[in-house]
Amino acid sequence: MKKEFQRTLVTSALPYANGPVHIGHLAGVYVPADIYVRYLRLKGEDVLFVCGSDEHGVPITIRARKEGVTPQSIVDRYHKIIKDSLSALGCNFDIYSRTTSKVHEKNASAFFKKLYDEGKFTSKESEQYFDPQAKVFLADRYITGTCPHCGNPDAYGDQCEKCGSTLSPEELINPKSKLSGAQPVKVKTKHWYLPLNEYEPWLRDWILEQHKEWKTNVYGQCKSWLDAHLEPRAVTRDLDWGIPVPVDGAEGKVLYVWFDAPIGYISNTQELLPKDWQKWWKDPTTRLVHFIGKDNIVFHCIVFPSMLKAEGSYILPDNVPSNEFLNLEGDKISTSRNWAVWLNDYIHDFPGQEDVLRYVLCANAPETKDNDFTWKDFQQRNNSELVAIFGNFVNRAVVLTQKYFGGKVPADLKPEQIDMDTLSQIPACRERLEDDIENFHFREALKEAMNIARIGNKYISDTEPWKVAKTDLDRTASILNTSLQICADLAIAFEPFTPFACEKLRNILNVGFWAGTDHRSGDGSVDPSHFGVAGTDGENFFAPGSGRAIHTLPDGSPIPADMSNILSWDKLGGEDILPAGHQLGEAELLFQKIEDSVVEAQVKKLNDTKAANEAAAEKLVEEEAAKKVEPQKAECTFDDFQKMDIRTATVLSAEKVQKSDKLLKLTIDTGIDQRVIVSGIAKTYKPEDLVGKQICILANLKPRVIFGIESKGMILMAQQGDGKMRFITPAEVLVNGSIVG
Ligand code: B3M
Ligand code: ZN
Repeated sequence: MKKEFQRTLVTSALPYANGPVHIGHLAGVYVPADIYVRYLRLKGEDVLFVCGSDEHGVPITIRARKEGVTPQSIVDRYHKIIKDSLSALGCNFDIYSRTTSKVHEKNASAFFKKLYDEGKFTSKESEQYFDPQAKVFLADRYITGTCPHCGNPDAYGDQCEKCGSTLSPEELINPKSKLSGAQPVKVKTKHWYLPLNEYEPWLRDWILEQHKEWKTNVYGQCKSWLDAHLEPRAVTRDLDWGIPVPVDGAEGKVLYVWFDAPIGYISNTQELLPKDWQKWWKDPTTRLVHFIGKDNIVFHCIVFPSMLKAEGSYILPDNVPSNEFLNLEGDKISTSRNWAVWLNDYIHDFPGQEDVLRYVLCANAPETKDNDFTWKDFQQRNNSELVAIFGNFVNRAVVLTQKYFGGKVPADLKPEQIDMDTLSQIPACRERLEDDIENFHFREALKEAMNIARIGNKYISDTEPWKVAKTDLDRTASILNTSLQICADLAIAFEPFTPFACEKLRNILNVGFWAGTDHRSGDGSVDPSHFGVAGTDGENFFAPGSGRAIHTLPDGSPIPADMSNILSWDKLGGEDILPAGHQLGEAELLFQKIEDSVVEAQVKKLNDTKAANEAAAEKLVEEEAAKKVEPQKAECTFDDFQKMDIRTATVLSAEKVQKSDKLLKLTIDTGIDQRVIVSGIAKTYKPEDLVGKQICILANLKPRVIFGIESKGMILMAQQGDGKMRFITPAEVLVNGSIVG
């Protein structure tokens, strides 16, 4: 941390409470943010980690309407699912609240009012589409109609997904509201705008000159936005779900979700620290870091900083790390296609294996380019890295110590050069690890941590203490002393990445640790029971596996003075973390092997999804084909038509034509005679479906011999675009032989 900073405020993007969180969100935002925060806490830095649910916006209202429930019940449902699953994954927020909290409503409203009163907004009346039936204004996305370029009947008001054209609702032929199907009408409405264009020169200097250190994807996106020039951006919407616009003449209007959501970071800090929050947001010695997905870059780097700048009393982000996208089994993650691994499903399917997901998502993080998650890779990384290297090394060191030294750390009785050579590699690993984390290169950092386990594993394999023990217990003591020091290093180095395994490892090593100030009890001005109480007023966040502020040994006894705070970041790679004679706890396995059948079940789940998607897509294609109507044939005269003798007739009997799967032989009463017609309808009708039915025939068609049967005439059939056909029947039964024409 640069000298001018005394504390770090970390935020991670507020997930929309209209669906659960998936591995893409985790790899892009929540896992890296949590790693970063845990690392800073271990270093003893003052850090606050703030998150919560984003509970406003149009998609939530659409979902509510579709399900016939209130938007509040949608956000209640998903807030709980998201909060519980992130907590189960060990995301160690100081607070996870929500943008429907009272604190936030008041705060966001006051923020808007201040900018309004100071004349920081412009306002404009414009005509916007309105659904007269649902009585709501319609975002472009919620208007559909026919694309003027390719004829796609389901184009959106902003884009045609078939031909890729960018559209405006005005261009659609037969525009319809997606909500009610009604034809939208244009209605005048007034909105307030943040004139981003006025902030452009300042933004250019602040980002392009003063923050050249931002990740290239973030910097690059900002540069192209700025180069394309900024336009005023509407900060209000006509909607009945959100924070009311707190000015006269704004009835029925709410703050735009992207105006209120980032203010949620501030509100949630206020909720946690009602007296002390300003220190985190207004003191220039606080370093603000936003972890976000790449689709949120413009809002966090351009829009929100302009809002903060306009308000005037807040600090600005020092960095805005953002990853690229994670794919799943070679395909883009998609909520609508259900092509995702949902965190709540993972937590359910893999109890006790939260670290594996954290590990794999970090090892595979899409830091500089899009990356792919596969279940095979997931299994392999668990079995051949976590189990075979990290877990195996710790287990060998601890089990051998139990066996030869009654579980007490043996003294370094007979050191050899290899011990020094091995331990001397660790400070360099630590240095690289620090450098990587501080520069948001979490994949590389994780490799360094695993490198320490590799060093340990190689050391124990090379020195073979189980063999040495047969002849030289003093030397065995030194080997195991060295190995246990490396185990303690691992308990520190892996804490940001695999906190559950590290908590186990601390129990095995029988040590406590200190991981930073615990802000979760608020600043003392609020009754702590206020936090953790479910409700819209926010809840404090208690993550399991956090190991925060442990002041007792795992058996509940207080940590003796000389053992307290034993594992902190500054101990990593240092000498003799574990003193000789220290009693270890019970041995247990840090990681479990994952069997083929387990990942195969997950792959099957995905394949089933794919098959269902394909079936749905095929159905759609067929439905489209069915709707397709052939163009009209060339003109004919009445005389042409009159030549055709079309009659009503009744099927007397029907049978399959031998050796043909298409043909039926029908005997029919035409009113003129009884005759045989061979018709290619065996795929559509069974013989018994036809007997007794009245149909229409072309009676005077020249007879033909088909499969050795003379066929006299033709059954009239109507056929639609997808090939489906049905015979034609008069609206009510007529005498056979009646003329059709
Ligand atoms: N809810 C968008 C998203 O989840 C949004 C982030 C808000 S952060 C202030 O992609
Ligand atoms: Zn089109």
